[in-house]
Parts: sequence; C-alpha cells; structure tokens
Amino acid sequence: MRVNSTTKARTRAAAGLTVAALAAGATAGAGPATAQPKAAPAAAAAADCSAAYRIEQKLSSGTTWRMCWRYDGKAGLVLEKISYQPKGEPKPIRVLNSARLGQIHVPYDDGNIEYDDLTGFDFAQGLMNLAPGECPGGTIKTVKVPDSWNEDPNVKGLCTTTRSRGHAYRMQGDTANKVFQAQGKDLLVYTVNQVGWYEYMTEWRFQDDGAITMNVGATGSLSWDDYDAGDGRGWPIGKGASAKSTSHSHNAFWRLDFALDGSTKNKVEQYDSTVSAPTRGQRAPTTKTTRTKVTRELAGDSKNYRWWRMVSATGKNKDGHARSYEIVPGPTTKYPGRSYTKHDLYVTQYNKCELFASHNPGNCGPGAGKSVDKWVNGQTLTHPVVWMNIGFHHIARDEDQQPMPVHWQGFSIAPRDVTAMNPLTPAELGRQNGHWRPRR
Ligand SMILES: [Cu+2]
Repeated sequence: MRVNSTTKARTRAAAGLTVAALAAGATAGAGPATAQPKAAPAAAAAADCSAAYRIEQKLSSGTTWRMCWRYDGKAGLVLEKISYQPKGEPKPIRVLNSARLGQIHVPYDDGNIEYDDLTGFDFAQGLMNLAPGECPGGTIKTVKVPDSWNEDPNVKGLCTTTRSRGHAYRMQGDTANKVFQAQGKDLLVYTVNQVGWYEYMTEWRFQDDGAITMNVGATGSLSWDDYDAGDGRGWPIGKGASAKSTSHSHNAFWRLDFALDGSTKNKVEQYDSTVSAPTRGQRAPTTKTTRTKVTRELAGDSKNYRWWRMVSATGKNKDGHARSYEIVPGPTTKYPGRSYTKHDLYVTQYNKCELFASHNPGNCGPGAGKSVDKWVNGQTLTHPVVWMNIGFHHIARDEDQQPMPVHWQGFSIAPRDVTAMNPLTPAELGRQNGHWRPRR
C-alpha cells in the first residue's frame, strides 16, 4: 500500500483543519447530505438502541439477527448487543456485547515503514460513500463520522443486506424420493474505508445457522510510490522487471467481547487431539481429544487439531448442554516481526481501556503497555475478551492492477450446542435428536 498524498496530508494534519486535511477529508467521503440518523426516543422503548442504530433482520429461513451499530472515530464500525434467534427459540440469544476490528497492521518487507491503520492512519475518517449498486437488495445507512474533517460528516457508508450462500443442508429422506434441502441465507453488514491507496471492506456475515463470519477485504490500488524494491523484496508487475511493488503484510485483528446468554462470565476451553498409530490388536489409528480449561489470560497459537470455544456461564440448550461458540480460524500467515503479531489468538480479561491490539491510544495505567500481548499477564478470566490475529503476506502479482481484486482474510465463530438440533431442521425431522430410530 500506500503513502499517497492523502495519507501524507493526514499524518501531517494531526491537529486538524489544515487545508491539506480538508482536502484529505474531501477525498475520503464527501457526498450528498442525506437524512442524518437521529436518536428516536419514541421508538426506543425496551430496545437496546434507537431505531436509527438498530439492525434487525429476519431471514427467510426463520432466523432473526438483532444488533446495534455505532461508528467509532478510530475502529470504524462497531456492532453491539448481537443476538441470534432461530425459529423455535422463544427469545433472542445474546452472543456478543461488542464486535469490532482491533487493528490492521501493515509492515513492509524492506523494513522502511509499517502502518497501524486504525490508530495512526485514519481508517475511520476514510469511510466511503457506497454507490447504490454495491449494496444489492439492501439498505445503505447514513453514518455520522465523529470529528469528521468533512464539512458534512454524514457518509452513506453502511450497507445491510441479505445474500444466499448455497446449500445449508441436504438429506435424502427415508421415504422414497423425499429430499430435504435448504438454501442458506445470510445477513451482511459492511463498510468500505479508504486508507492511502487501499480500500478495506469490513464485512460481517450473520448466517441463518448461527455462524458469524468476519472478514477484511483489501482492494483499491497498490501504492504507486512503493515500486522501488531495489533490494529484491518485491515482485515485478509492469513490463519486464522495472516496476517492482514492495511486498508487505496485512495483519488484521478483531476484538470480540462475548456475552453468551447475556452474561460476560464466559468460560474459555481449548481442545487438542493426539492421533496414535494402531497398537497390537487395533485395526486403525486412534485419536484422543483432551480439554484444557483456560482460566487465565492466554496468548494462543493455532495448531493441527487445536480449537477453542467460549462457553456460556448460564445458558443451556433444550438437551441440557451448555451453550457455546467455537472459534474457527481462517487461513493465516502469522507475522513474527512484532510482539503483538506473534500469536494467533489472545484472550484478555476485559478492560474498557484495552481497545486496539497495537498502538492502543488509551493510557491503561502505569506499565500497562500499548499492545495486546502486554495485557496477557496472568489475570484470572472472569470476563474474557477474544482477540484474533489473521495475517496475509501480500506479494503483489500482475493481476493486482487495476483495481486490485478484493483479497479476503478473516475467521468465523460457530454455534456449538446453542440449539439442541440444527436450527434449520424441518418440522418433519424434529424428532430425530440423539439416538433416534427410523420408523417402521
Ligand atoms: Cu497489500
């Protein structure tokens, strides 16, 4: 990526309204003034937020997602009070208190520069107006950017829409010629934020089966003034070998504050499995899975057969099993260059001051440190906060111009025992729970 004149202007304009800063703001998202979201006290009765800041979507398969949104001056889009209500559940099941990005860290391979996009390079100021066509079938909400450099702080920048994701399930029934199948539906919530030459899509996908997938997509342009790569740390993308784009990493962090069943006292568990070759008398290899309760702050690493889950302190499904959400990491290239990027997952005890995985602006007390790795210091977890680090090493290719195709990186959380059966189970199959028998 990067330093285009806009970004340079922004970095110089720390105190605000210089001419350069106004120009930067103008490129970052000037647009027609439209209905500004107003607090709607009349409609707010018993709701978690006023109507303008509420997202509620009942998908055609019967699942309803509810949440509130707000826009933070550094983190950008923040989703709060997220709940999931599949058909057959009498009330919404709270999943998260808060879900947001925690940083996008972009170090260049030649060691000349690294960026902390959220805290240092005006990610949130760069909210872009969306064209109607880029929120197909959905609604574009107007976002008021805090401390905006624009004359008009309102940006038509938040899309909420639905999308099909293909088969949710398929099963050949035990009656002749009966096929049970359903097409999955998702609620999508996203913004586009420009930082330098790049545009980042921040996408949240809420599936009708209870899974949530969060992704950052990098698009826009490669940074035209990073085409030096004289030291062999780039890839030629113009004719011959003259124009080499410097390779770099995008290390994205998410911060998830869980509140399963409305309680933040969630328990963290880590699972590992060991596979052993067959011993005498065994026909095949065996696999043994063990659970480790994570009771203190954790700097965790993904590993073959390893996974984590957040377990509800209070809620059980109709089978009497504790509700939980499993963390499902996406593909990642872990960047070992900084202390805060050395691990895939951090779990910290909640602290309202700890908001960004690196370059945290708040002063969280003497010796507290500015990055998530420093906050892992042995505290007992009574209110765990999950930080996920997903990295991508970007070695540019000819196809990255122009515009650069969106490159996605992210991960999911998936329900584990939140409902007693598949939340999309058709009524006819509702009896097939546990060790059921076919009817004769
Ligand atoms: Cu890149």
